[in-house]
Amino acid sequence: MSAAPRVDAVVVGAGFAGMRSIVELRRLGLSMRVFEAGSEVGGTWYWNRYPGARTDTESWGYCFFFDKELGLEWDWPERFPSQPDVQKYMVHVADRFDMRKEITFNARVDGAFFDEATNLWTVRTDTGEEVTCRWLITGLGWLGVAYKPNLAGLDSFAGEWYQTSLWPKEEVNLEGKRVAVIGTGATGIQVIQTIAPVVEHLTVFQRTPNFVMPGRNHALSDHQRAELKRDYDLITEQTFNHVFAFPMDPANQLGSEVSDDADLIRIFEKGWEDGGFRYIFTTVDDMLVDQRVNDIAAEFVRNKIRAIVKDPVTAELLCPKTHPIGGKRPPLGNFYFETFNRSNVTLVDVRPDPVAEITPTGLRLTSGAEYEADVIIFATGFDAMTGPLAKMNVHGVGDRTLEAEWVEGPNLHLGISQAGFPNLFAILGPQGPFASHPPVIEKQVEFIGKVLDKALADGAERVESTPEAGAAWTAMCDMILHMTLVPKGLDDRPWFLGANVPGKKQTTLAYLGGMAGYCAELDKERDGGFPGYAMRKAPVPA
Ligand code: N01
Repeated sequence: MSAAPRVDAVVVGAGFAGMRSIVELRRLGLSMRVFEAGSEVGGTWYWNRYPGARTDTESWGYCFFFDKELGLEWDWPERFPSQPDVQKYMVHVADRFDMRKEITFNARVDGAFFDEATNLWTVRTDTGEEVTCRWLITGLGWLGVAYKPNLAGLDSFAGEWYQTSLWPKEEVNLEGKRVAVIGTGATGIQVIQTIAPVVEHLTVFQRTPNFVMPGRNHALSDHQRAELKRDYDLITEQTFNHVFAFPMDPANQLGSEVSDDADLIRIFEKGWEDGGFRYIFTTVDDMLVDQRVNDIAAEFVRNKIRAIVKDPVTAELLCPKTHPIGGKRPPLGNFYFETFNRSNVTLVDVRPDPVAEITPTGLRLTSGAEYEADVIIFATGFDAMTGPLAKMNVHGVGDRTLEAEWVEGPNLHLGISQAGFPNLFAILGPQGPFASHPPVIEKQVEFIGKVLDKALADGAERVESTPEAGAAWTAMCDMILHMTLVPKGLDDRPWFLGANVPGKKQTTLAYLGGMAGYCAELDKERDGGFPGYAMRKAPVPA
């Protein structure tokens, strides 16, 4: 048995998930330690401080929901808050609820080991600290492990290079520099539109164009903020009932029932003008499942691109043609396509001619074409969903690691619990709902609290999801995925199917049944007495 000091629970991470867990563990009366690799709270919003980082969810839905007073006292400055504003909010929440006393900063958990004799976890950090706990709760987020292609020659590059999700805290001066950006996902798009006016020249290396929708971000007026507070309860209800947990009502109409294409286009025009994900979600309710509707919506976006971008060759390169809307996660832009009308911006299509290597002065493509740069920015994504937990070096029953367990893909009951890893609860684990994260976290933490309520009431020391429950959840995630058009994007490497990292198992990494559907599954599990979990008091005999 480990001699390490003992607490009831260890929480890994102090982003939205870890912070919300502190509130729940306090309710349960459990002692805790919270370990955070960063020097401040924020998680994703602490690390992703690249130029232009902001949410893609409207501010009034991108927040904690556990305390109405908190919601009513906070004023968001913009429709889609910037990284500094989200970070400010999270610091405020940490202070308001006196969370720092539970958190150890600058301590990255680099190992967790389950002891079957005691049913305790020993958790180790990179500062050399060890602690044992009954309950291990991870709040690592889906996107905590950056992915960067292994390009030869990077060491020889004479300029500076940066990775967006590991952006330095110190200011990076790009003024007057020739900058290359690799990657045009949600991150790359925000970087590109933000730095283009500052740099001397920007070269964008695009492999797959995306359906970038206009965010139409704007400052919120006092009047708008007062309205949002007045509508607090309605917004909360909308959020938890919305398929992607956005604070909006569904369209309540099916595109498949609108037989005239011109009528459909008029509907899409309104959604496009409203901005943000309203284009997908307040126009029709079947854009992601009906091929005709999706085709018309996709061509609508391509026509917008053609109308905005003056050079027809560049416009065509920016038009996504190889996946449906939803086949990759659509980014939000704010004058993104307009950026390509600037004389200091060049678009390079690396789909037919990939980046082959980095040279001392820039990048060389497979064809031999060379592009000079003073700065290279990798906006190349993440080893998403499984990466953060798998890389945490988690050893469950029989010393089996999560990384080994997931070689053929995860099987997490409700996207929270993996059989063979007792007393471990993963907030935002793989196979959780594909929806705005703060509301998902709210519901998952509430659910974990209910599981622990029962375990504590029963005196259970070992709580483990069953392999059958995990397999059934995976089968359901698969079935739902294949009811949508999403798998048609697989060849374009969506990260939520494990397709963006070479060699990674491609599998269903998200539950696409919607937020309300997910909440119903959590309620069913709770009301049924947690049939997907085995709860045992005594250690399992050898
Ligand atoms: O990562 P991505 P991301 N050569 O994987 C390209 C969330 N997010 O960080 O598409 C050339 O989407 C790759 O090309 P391709 C959001 O959920 C949220 O942008 O594989 N290119 C792609 O263009 C989002 O979906 C917000 O062909 C290479 C890009 O790199 C998720 O994070 C803001 C390459 C990676 O795109 C991930 O977005 C930002 C190579 N060798 C992000 N390798 C907000 O809500 C990769 N690429 C605020």
